[in-house]
Amino acid sequence: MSQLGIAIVGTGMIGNVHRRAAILAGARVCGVSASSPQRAADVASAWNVARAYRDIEEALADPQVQVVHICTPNHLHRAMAQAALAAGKHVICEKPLATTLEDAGALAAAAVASGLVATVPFVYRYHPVVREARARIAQGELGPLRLIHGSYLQDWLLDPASNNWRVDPALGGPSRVFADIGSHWCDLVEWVAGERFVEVSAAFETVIAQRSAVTGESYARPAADGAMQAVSSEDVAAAMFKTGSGVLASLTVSQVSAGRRNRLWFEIDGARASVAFDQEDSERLWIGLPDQREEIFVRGPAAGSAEQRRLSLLPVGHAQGYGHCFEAFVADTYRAIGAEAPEGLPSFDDGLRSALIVDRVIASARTRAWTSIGRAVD
Ligand code: 4PW
Repeated sequence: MSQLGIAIVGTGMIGNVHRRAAILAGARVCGVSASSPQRAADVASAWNVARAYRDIEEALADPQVQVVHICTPNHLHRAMAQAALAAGKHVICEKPLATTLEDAGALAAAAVASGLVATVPFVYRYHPVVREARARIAQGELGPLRLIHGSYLQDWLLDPASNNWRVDPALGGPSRVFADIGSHWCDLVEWVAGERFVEVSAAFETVIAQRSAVTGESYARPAADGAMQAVSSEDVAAAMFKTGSGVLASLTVSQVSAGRRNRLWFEIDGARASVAFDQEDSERLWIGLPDQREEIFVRGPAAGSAEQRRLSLLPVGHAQGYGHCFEAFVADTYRAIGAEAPEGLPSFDDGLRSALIVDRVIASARTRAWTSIGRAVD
């Protein structure tokens, strides 16, 4: 395949992660578009990128661009991804795919109709030991599943002086912590366990009622003048799920848990064995066994499932982590553009599945009732 030309739309922290992954995967960053032409010019110069597009339309009109990476605030995803597909560009769109189920459905349908590659960075699927857990469950090593539990905890919004566009429902969507990080846990656990959640009972809490006014930065920054604003999006959430085969699952999510930077953790317990994974200790998979036994599977290129080995790029003891996951995801997206079919590549259909779960979680939290998850399209 000849070198892909890409445009990055949205130049915050995650846009930079996309850029690095794209370059490592062999693409050429043709240009960037940002929240203003000036910001695009500044970032193009800092990133040493040829073009600073005035807006996304200019990026879409660039014939050198074959792939558009959408890394903007959530409320812009629908219109931008739709325009990119209509312009014949392959798309990587940040999660959540859209802020409403309807918009996510429209994007998933547009992606299928276009025949283009359209993916969503549910990147934790790319930890090698996550692939190992999935392979072992698929092979029946755990036996029938009995229980799924875990959490996704962060602390970057612990300080009321911190704020971010994600906190504002007009920009981030009707759910914050659940859509932003609970969505990752649900995608990961459903994919690893090979189970689908069919029912949910959820609760949301906003534990910090007032935050420093937003500064326009993509990550947490205290407002200079000390102005405060009321918060309506949730800081913490808890959810119980039932899977199609009757397995109970529980999840706790938070962006205000001191000391937890990016701790996505899950445990899946079967009749014969359990597996547990911690994103902050991502080289190791804990395997719990009966008779007071346990094992640790260590990531490496020479052991375990084919997918674990494929994604283990470095020898044992040379840690891989979040960045490598992102790089593998982007590289697999480009492989799909080259007509390969990499395993476990999260598509707009997975983005739609996630939007459905988020929609039902919100409904359950509002009604305080067990809620059916159903199907996105009936
Ligand atoms: O997708 C997630 C984000 O929105 C991430 O994987 C981590 O938490 C990094 O930023 C936020």
